[in-house]
Amino acid sequence: MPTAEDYMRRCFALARLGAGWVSPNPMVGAVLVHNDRILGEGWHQRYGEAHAEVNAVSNVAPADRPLLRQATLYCSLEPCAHYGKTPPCVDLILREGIPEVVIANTDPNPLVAGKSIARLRAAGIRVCTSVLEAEGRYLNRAFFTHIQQRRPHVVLKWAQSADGFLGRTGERTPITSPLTQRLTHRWRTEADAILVGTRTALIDNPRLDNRLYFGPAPLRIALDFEGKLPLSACLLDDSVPTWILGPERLGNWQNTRFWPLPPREANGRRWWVSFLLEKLREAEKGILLVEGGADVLRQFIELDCWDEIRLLQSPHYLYAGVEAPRVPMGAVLREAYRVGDDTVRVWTRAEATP
Ligand code: AOF
Ligand code: ZN
Repeated sequence: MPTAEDYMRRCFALARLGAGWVSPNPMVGAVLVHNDRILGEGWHQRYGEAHAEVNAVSNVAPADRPLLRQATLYCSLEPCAHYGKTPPCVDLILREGIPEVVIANTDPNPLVAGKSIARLRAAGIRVCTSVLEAEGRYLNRAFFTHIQQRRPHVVLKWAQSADGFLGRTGERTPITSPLTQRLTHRWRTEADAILVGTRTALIDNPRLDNRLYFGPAPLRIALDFEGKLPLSACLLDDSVPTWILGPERLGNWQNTRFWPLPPREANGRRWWVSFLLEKLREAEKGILLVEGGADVLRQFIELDCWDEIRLLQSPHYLYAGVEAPRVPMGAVLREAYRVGDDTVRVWTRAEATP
């Protein structure tokens, strides 16, 4: 017989289907079970649209609807209690008469934060919390950062050779295999914005798109403090939403937004990082993927402004070139796996581990 943990894992699998579509909202999955039969399942599919619980209830066949009065709702996140872009899920649970609710994580959103659990219990509903809590926390780490730090979740990503180089100096250097590139395009799809520094924009002339994966394209961001990027650069093709941190360039821009910045001296060291994070927060961007180069990555590390590091390592040697940054002391290794001949490792901050 499946356990509560088994059903919760199913909720997580459903929740993950929302990756790339729901940020800065959490990924949430819900399963309705009666006598070990799944009556309905659902997940939060798109930002601003129906929550997981609503989709799970609508997924129940009309003939099974009365069984909800004896069913258990498994939900990866505490159901909401507030009117946001959608009405409270707690009202739905009460209306359908669902007598039991099993949750992985309480919602850190101050509008919810335990209030729903209290309301459900007050209405006589059995509520079981903290089922696979750590897994749920890891799944929704970007949402926790967004709510608790009030800024986007910062993911630093780089690919390095077996001997720790990002590439040959001054030239675009492929490091990982085409198979691994699919994974990095998936990461781009699941992020809301991608950032590169001036030198990477000049040397690699990247498109920063997600053409090798499926889903929404992220906002492209490049640093160009001195307006050195040639108008022929892919990042200045105005094809998709793009932010350039630097002086406005002449042109009839539709998708490109320039952020001329105040003089450095007035704002102290690395002033632009907090400026950018603030603008991203205002634009409701929940995940920032920092793709390099070495300088930009190091600035985030030195400021201790990162939530996650994703490192791709190839088995090949370069012997010389631009040195890769070092993973900071205290980072906690959370994932390690192979994609073809490359190795993928993911670290988070120690304090993000429940
Ligand atoms: C749930 N189930 O599937 C999700 C929840 O603007 P709204 O109405 O979409 O509300 C967004 C907030 O609702 C979000 O910040 C988080 O607290 C919660 N997300 N809650 O019951 C869901 N996605
Ligand atoms: Zn809800």
